[in-house]
Amino acid sequence: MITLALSKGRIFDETLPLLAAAGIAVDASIGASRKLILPTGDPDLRLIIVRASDVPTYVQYGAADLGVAGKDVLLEHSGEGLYQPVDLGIARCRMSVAAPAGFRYAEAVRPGARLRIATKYLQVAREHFAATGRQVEVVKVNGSVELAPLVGLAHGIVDLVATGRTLRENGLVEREQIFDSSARLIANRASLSLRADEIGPLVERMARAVDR
Ligand code: PRT
Ligand code: MG
Repeated sequence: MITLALSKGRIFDETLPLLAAAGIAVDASIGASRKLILPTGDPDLRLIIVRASDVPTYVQYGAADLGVAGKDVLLEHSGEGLYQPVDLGIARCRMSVAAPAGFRYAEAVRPGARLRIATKYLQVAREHFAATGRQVEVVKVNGSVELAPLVGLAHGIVDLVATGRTLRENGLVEREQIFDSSARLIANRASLSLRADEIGPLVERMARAVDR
């Protein structure tokens, strides 16, 4: 049995068509179920439903052989014991720095100035500013990140942007783009080498589904 870890929402919704193209039917209505272990049309493949940021953890510990996780999640996670065989090209977005429209960002990020940034992505934010020689104070929030600069928790945010609608509706403007993100198929290194004949073909079929 192969176990594939997915998160509900866009990752689940965008992975199903790839599985279908790889010959694995999944009943889409199953997404509405509260069950956390779901069967697929392939008796040797099951899905488990976990929080997006927990996908690498399940795969790292071998509780799942495979998983689908955004580049954002993988950069934030240590990534040890993980293999990233396929860029699935789904759940596309970008990691950006944003601040309120009226905020004098250029002045605030000068070396020596102290900018406070709210984000769910502590590592990404710290590394980005450190790599560009700027000191910032990073405050961790777990959601509604766009609110932070509106009420004075921080001057700006580091967060994912897709259409830009969330920023716009909250009066924020993108100031820097850090990287483009898409979701990757990830594999437990040990599973992949010890059970290569079982897991390898599925990985290949997924890779071919992406190329179509
Ligand atoms: O939602 P939950 O707190 O349970 O977990 P999660 O946010 O980690 O999961 P989910 O399902 O929302 O996102 C899973 C993955 O999808 C992320 O790890 C990204 O790799 C990818 N992805 C792609 C996105 C977006 N696009 C996206 N737009 N993840 C989040 N967003 C959010 C963003 O944080 C912001 O709040 O959507 C808002 C911006 O969207 P626009 O379209 O208004 O710009
Ligand atoms: Mg979300």
